[in-house]
Amino acid sequence: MHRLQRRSVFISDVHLGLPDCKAAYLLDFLRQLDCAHLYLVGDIIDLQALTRRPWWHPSHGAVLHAILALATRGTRITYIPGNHDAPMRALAGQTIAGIAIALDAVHVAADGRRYRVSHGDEHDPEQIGRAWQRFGDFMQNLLCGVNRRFNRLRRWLKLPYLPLSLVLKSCAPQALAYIRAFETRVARATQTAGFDGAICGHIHYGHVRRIEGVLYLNDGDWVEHCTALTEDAHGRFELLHWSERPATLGAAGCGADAPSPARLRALRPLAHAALRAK
Ligand SMILES: [Mn+2]
Repeated sequence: MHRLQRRSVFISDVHLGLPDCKAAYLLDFLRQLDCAHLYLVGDIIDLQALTRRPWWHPSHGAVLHAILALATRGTRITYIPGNHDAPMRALAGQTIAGIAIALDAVHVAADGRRYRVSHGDEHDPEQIGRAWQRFGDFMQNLLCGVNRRFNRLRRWLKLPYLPLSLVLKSCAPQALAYIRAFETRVARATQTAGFDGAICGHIHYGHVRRIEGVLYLNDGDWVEHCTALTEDAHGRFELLHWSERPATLGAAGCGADAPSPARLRALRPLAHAALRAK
């Protein structure tokens, strides 16, 4: 089997315990993965959802098993809890089953550039109230429901998975404005702190972009978009989509400018993306 070899890999927003988690695609990805360092960038197990509704699927357990198998094979694993698995933050500094738990991390890429790695919820606007948060969750669930039905139909038509929400989010001006504002806040904080870039997740919108002089790298999610951020042996980052048809959604070379948002728009729908063989 051809293995996906990378120096480091970043995944977040897996939401194990949520029926919408695309565990099967993630499992396929993890089983082909061969990397030196794997970062779990938060919201891996959705403890928040499990508190409301205890639900689990064997494939979600298999994802945990695949992660532990990587640790056994020698992959360094760093787990940075997010807001949906926040209780895990209390264990920061400890190593459990070979997985180091941390509040955030500094990743030194192969080219020596330094990236701050965090889940990203620390960049949520402070004025966002609980009512808005609940409304956001409601909209997210609605989007997931539409995405689920849409892809059930596609499966029936023998068509590959297509993250409808990527298309919808890219089309809705309010959603895009929210995403852009978040990206800018992260980039400014990163620049102020003196890092070359930021690696995060949280907003379920994977992106590789140069903003305010720093590289903004969002690894996306495994609820809708099924994306992972990967770094090759030269410190080059790539956002990979992984389903029946893996595709590259964006890439940034060492020092080269990241693709513009227009490129991401041009890449939708994924069926027309520049498809790369595994
Ligand atoms: Mn989050």
